[in-house]
Amino acid sequence: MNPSTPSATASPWRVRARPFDFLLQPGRAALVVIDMQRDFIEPGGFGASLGNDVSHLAAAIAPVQALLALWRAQGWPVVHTRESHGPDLSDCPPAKRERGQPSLRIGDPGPMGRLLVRGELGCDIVPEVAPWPGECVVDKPGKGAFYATALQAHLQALGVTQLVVAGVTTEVCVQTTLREANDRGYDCLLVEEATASYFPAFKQAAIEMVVAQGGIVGWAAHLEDLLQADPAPAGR
Ligand code: C5J
Repeated sequence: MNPSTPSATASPWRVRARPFDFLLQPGRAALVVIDMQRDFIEPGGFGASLGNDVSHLAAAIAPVQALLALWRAQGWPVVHTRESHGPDLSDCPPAKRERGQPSLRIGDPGPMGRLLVRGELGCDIVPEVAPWPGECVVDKPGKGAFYATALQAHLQALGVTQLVVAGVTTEVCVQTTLREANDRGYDCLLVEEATASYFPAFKQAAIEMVVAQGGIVGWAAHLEDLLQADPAPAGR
C-alpha cells in the first residue's frame, strides 16, 4: 500500500492495549522510532558520557526490528529520529551543552566521533534498525521529535493520524515526543518491549504515566499483542 493513499475502507486492526484496545488504522498509523543511535546505545557515546549503563538499551533492538519488519511489509509509513546537532552546534542551546558534569559534552570528540553531531559515527542509528532508503529520518535538536523539525508537516502530508512509538529513552525523548504528539491530536500507542531506559524503573513509570487517567497521553501495548493483531473488523 502506498502510505500516502491509505484505503478509506481498510478495517482497523484491534490491538490489545492499555487502558483499552487500540484500533490501528492501516496506512494512517506511522511507526516512529526514536533515537536508536549508537550515541545512546553503545559504549563510548553520549549516554555513556553521562555515566549511564548503556547495556539496558540493547533490549529494545530486536522488538524495534520486529516492528520495522511489520511496517515495511505492510507499506505503512516509518519515521526514524535522531537527537543531533549541526557541526557548528548553532542548534544546541548552551544550557543543554553545559548542563551537568559529563565526561564529554555534546560536540566533544569521543571514540565514535563528536557526540550527537550529525555525520559522526555515534550519531548514526545502530545497524540492526537502520533506516531503509526512502524512509523518513528526522534530525531533532531537542528531546521531542516535533520541536524545530518538519515532522508535523511530513505526517500531515501522509494523512497520518496515529503514531506507534518505539525507541529510547522511554522517559526522555520517547515520553516528550508522545506528549508533543498528543497535544497535536495524534492517537499514540507505545510498544512496551520496543522502548528502553537506562533506568528500568523510569521506563515503567513513564509507561504508567501514558496510560493513566484513561489514557491521558495514549495507549501501551505488548509487542506480541501488536504482532498478533490482524486486519479483521474491529467488532469481531
Ligand atoms: C536523552 C533521548 N536521554 N533520546 N535522549 O538524552 O532520550
